[in-house]
Amino acid sequence: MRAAGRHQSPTDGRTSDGLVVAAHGRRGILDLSGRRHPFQIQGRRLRPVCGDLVSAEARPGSETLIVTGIVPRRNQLAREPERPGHPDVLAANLTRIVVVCAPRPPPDLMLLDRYLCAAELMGCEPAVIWNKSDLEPPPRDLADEVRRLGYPFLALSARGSAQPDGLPALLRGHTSILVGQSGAGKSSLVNALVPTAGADVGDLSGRSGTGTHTTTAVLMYRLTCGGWLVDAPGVRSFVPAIDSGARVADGFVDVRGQAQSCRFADCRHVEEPGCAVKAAVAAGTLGRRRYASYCELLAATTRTGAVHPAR
Ligand SMILES: Nc1nc2c(ncn2[C@@H]2O[C@H](COP(=O)(O)OP(=O)(O)O)[C@@H](O)[C@H]2O)c(=O)[nH]1
Ligand SMILES: [Mg+2]
Ligand SMILES: [Zn+2]
Repeated sequence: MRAAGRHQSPTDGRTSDGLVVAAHGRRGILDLSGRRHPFQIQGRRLRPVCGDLVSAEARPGSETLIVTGIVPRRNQLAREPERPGHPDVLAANLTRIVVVCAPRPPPDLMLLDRYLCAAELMGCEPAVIWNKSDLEPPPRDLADEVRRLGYPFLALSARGSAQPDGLPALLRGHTSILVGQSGAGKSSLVNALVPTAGADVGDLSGRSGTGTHTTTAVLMYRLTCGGWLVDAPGVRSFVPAIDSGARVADGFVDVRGQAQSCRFADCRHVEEPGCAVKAAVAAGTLGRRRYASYCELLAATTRTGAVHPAR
């Protein structure tokens, strides 16, 4: 983060605080008291994302503001890059993470669990949406499982309804992000909620039904019901950036709930004796699918060596 002193020179013009509502490479758009201004980044190390509060300064004769600093983040949704490097931050200062699933493309429940884990670790309230209910109702066991975890589960359709049922109530007053597989209908939901958004809506590609990656820039919209909504690019894989393998269990509420009863305080719930988590799986009180997701993410986190010091 650049020092604040930099933008106090009188010749540099006035400085203000703004909210990043679009970010793409080194450029984006700031919301300053309801008005939108293009910005550019000063300095290589600044990487503002949607949801960031930033300081920006005007330059004489230019419409484009220069972002000179980022206010420390409350949290960030970050994922491991495909090749080793810095985590890829999707958005910052979120209060709700909404995972969008649909019958097409077929839901990837491990991906769902990874987003739920990220939300828990960020201190965000997760929620799950089953979109395209016009094609197929939600699988009963999925709805039950999500609700048992204590998260809202909503079945709806972005098609044919101006305000998809129940969604405004879920988003009101929050800074939310819609995440999930490409083609699940995130941009369509944004368009239904924010008629002026014009978010790219991709056609599902080919017979495989895998989504095309239409949304590349990350955009954030002000909701008429109150709050902000981020439309992120869909992903095929997501490994949340986590500071240690031990944190994975903290992100799985059901695993965490049993872990206090494990014989060893540092139990990883894989092959340790006296593990209450494995006992709960055997007894049927902890879902096998959730436990498999936990083990799989623990392995992925260990494999990528995803160790990032706490912010
Ligand atoms: N039948 C149906 N199709 C939908 C619905 N929502 C989105 N779609 C379609 O699914 C495809 C992918 O939608 P899009 O919003 O681009 O998905 P994103 O990749 O998650 O942003 C598009 O062809 C949409 O028209 C829905 O509720 N019902
Ligand atoms: Mg999209
Ligand atoms: Zn254990």
